[in-house]
Amino acid sequence: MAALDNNNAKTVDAIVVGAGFSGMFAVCKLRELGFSVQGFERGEDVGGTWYWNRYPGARCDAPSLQYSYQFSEDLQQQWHWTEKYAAQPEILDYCNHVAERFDLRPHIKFNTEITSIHFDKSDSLWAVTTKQGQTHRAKFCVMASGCLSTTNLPEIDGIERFKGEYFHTGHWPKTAVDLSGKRVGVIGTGSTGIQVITTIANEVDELFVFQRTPQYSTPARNELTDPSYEAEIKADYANFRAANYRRPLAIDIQLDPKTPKTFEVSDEERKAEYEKRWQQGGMALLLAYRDSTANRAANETVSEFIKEKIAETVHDKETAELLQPKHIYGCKRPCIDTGYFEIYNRDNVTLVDASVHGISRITEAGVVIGETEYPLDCIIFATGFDAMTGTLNRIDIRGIDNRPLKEKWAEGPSSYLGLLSQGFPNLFFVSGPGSPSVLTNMVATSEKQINWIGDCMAYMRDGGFDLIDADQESEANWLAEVQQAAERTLWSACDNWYYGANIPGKPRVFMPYVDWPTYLKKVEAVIDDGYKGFHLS
Ligand code: NA7
Repeated sequence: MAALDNNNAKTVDAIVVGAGFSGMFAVCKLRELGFSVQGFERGEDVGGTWYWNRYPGARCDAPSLQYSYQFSEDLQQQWHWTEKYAAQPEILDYCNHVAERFDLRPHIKFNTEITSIHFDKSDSLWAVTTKQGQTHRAKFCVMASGCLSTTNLPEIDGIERFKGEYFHTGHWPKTAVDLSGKRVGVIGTGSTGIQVITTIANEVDELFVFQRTPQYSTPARNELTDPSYEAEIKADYANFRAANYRRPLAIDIQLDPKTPKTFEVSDEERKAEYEKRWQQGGMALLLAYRDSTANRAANETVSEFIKEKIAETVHDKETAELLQPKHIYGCKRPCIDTGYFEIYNRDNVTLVDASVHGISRITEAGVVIGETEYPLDCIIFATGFDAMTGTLNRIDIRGIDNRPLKEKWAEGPSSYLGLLSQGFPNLFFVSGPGSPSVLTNMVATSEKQINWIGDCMAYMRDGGFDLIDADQESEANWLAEVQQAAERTLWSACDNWYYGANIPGKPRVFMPYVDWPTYLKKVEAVIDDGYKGFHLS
């Protein structure tokens, strides 16, 4: 199906919103299945997260041999990642290469933001309208609009008065930003802030880090790709990928069923295991023992271990004390770094406690904490995102009976398996709320979801079905299961963005589903059971 209507817009089988990793693959997959596809992307080109997050030090924290596509054996064999954790420019090169290699760009309209998506009952099509005012129609919509794609710029009084430059990391300019010789302030010490801080500290004249919540971070131990390791993986890439799909984070970190619980081993043995994992790098400490992410007392032993490392690394006692996290490890997204805590031993770096007074205002000259003004030439907001629902809620999405999705989700998002939300038929979410998404290797798991969506669309075409919608009861049960699954872990033990806690007024609902292997079994079983939990009509 592909026809022109009176505003010269095509009616296609499927519209894909977003041209990041998942949008690009969705276009590729649906085209391969014989559907007509139109993609839309608000950026100038492909890349999504990796298009927008060009800030200094931007780097993936999942290994690139895994954080990459697997749908093409030739592609995964031929692409060479230079480092274990690739930096943003290399990841963007990869996205460009994929777009070129699979001829995706002719199917995507760039510089085109989607502002509304309305279901038209009369013909069971979605009317998708761009910011430029053009409406396109499609039977299916695939929302590949990203989990971390709407930036959170906090409303701080006076921001518009600031005479220097300010940037959000998630909206970093394409032209080089020269920070040399400047007094720079960084607000935010999550994964992004930590990468920025470690990268710019030796470039700027003075660096002020405004920290509201101290974070755990463990060494990434990034390195150049080891050719023998790469050869070993590529010799059996498909099976390596298949094995990772059965692991908790869809990544090569596994919990051997024989792994003991934390207090089943002696203190010495435990300390040695933690030290081994600290040296190994990455997020290996998270799964040291079977109960590390589920039992508070167990987790506290890991937390204490990292806190001791911080105290040993940072020379100034007061600064070291301020850097000690108060929450437990893993309940906020763990960070990995290359020399983060060491940065605070530099003379040009000052850690400013923003936990008690917060940032009261921004003046023409800089940032004010309590009543102390910190004069700055540049402010970098590494303040995160309105995660998972931010971008979806910004689009005026209306389903059956014109009901806005935003209204349905006013008390928190609900969907069945993170794929469809009842009342919004044929509108698929990729890595949507209710799916494991941000708690996994996103490229791998979104690829799996897109395969599911494509196969479902092909099943509908072959079976003569027009619409698929989530069953209300299945959706309600799934929402409860998503909450309970989180409560069984320590992700529920503090305020974090998985709960929407970083955005004032956002409903407190745990958005991702914590158990990828169980999720995978469920979505596979749904197909075997003739799409049980969904209504096909
Ligand atoms: P995060 O993890 O949400 O971190 C944002 C940081 O910004 C965090 O330290 C926040 O402190 C801080 N923040 C947010 N608002 C303010 C205000 N108003 N004042 C002071 N500090 C503030 O975002 P990232 O971009 O670092 O990482 C997002 C994901 O990208 C990450 O999880 C990985 O998946 C990759 P808080 O902790 O809320 O007190």
